Amino acid sequence: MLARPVRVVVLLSGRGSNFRAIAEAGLPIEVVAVVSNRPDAGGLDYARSRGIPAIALDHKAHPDREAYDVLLADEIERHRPDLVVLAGYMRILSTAFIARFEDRLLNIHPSLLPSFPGLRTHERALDEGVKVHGCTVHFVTPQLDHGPIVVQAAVPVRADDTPQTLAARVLEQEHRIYPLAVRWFAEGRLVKNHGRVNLKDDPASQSVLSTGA
Ligand code: NHR
Ligand code: GAR
Repeated sequence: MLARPVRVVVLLSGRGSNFRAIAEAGLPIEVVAVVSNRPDAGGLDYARSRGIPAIALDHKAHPDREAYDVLLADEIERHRPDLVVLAGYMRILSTAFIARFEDRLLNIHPSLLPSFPGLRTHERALDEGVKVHGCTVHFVTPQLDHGPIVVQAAVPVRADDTPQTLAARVLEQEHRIYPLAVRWFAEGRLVKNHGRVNLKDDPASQSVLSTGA
């Protein structure tokens, strides 16, 4: 019997290159809607070009954060997602929002968590003089950037890096690990156990990815 495609709703705020990487990876999923808090997000244009419903829900029109998140959650639920993917979504989500999508909400964060949660991660990594940086896909919990880790990728930091050159090196890895994590979710291979994520049937230990220099 053929399984039905996993229904995915993508939330984003910007250009949407991670959304694009997921949409073009040939995964057993259907992106059923893309929602942005910024009406001018490039990711919405890409969704339209693919015939995917593209919805702008401008947070500036809704000053009350909790109320905005209720509207946002209602809109997402209309599309009956199996999985909700944050792909460069730049607003902290309320606990009530997260409760509605518990265990089916993933984020990609541009650092090796638990280092550098929050914003401006590449600049902060350079300020600290770290030699290795990277990105993390994790399940979202109310505590910002602290949910169970699914997969990480590391990149070297070079002496002449700027936040921009480092961000570009990390972004290449984001485009590799986010589709991988979504594939694993879609295949039902992510098993949570005491706040950790185990990958079913993973002899090669793919959830520890190295990238070389
Ligand atoms: N919400 C919760 N509750 N938990 C997480 O782990 C979340 C989340 C919402 C978004 C993505 C995240 C990241 O990967 C994410 C993870 C925005 C901010 C932020 O401070 C921080 C982290 C993340 C996203 N946003 C400002 C705010 O006041 C607004 C900044 C802006 O608009 O440019 O929401 O890094
Ligand atoms: C990505 O680097 C993502 O990790 C980061 O924003 C970029 C979005 O790029 N996310 C955050 O910083 C979340 N706070 P994209 O729109 O091209 O996918």
